[in-house]
Amino acid sequence: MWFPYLLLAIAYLLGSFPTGYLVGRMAGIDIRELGSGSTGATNVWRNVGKLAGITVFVTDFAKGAIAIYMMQSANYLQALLASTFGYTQTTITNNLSLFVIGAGMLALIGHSRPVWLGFKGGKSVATGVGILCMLNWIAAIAAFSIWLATMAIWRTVSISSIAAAAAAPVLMWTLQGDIIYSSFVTVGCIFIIWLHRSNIERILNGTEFSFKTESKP
Ligand code: NKO
Repeated sequence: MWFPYLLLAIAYLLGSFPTGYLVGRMAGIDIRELGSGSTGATNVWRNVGKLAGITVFVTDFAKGAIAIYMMQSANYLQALLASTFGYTQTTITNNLSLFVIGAGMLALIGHSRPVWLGFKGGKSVATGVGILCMLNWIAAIAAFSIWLATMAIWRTVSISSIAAAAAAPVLMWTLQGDIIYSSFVTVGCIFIIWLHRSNIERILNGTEFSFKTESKP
């Protein structure tokens, strides 16, 4: 039963792929030295531009979605590998959902703590929505709607991300209800909010970057 463990390692590697850093490098900057210092879509949008920010969002979203999809398809992938190399596979049965949430958590950790960048990455919001989308797309759309609505009011990405991350567990527990997946989304969202602690400090000081005032973080 080594196969799902290999997929767990791949989930971390996927999450740690440093999209924001690489897009920044292509624009000739080190994104970690500008704005909030995060390698996320927002900081790239702020310091490189709209298209670069959208590219980072889409790629980081895909990292989360693929990590989950890959583990959900573990038995299929394993069968494919087994038939190619001619060995006997052990089917992953009742604990597959634990591997799925493991892959999700490792993708989140990989994104915010990438080994390639001295463990300093992004805030796992885009990767988190990618994951949520694969677990329950209705909850993901509802969380995204909350993100948009709060963005329309305050025009501050961190406030919207924190609000959406606070709502996502409630949405999962009510719309989906599966104990394993809902517990994971709860833990994942607490992790995402914890990653925003410097933003929370700036929100309280009144110095957080807002797309309304163009104030610097
Ligand atoms: O640079 O510290 P910064 O101001 O960049 O960045 C703060 C920001 C970091 O996040 C990002 C990603 C931007 C994503 C935009 C669209 C997100 C829509 C969705 C929300 C739902 C989140 C729920 C997570 C569930 C696991 O915050």
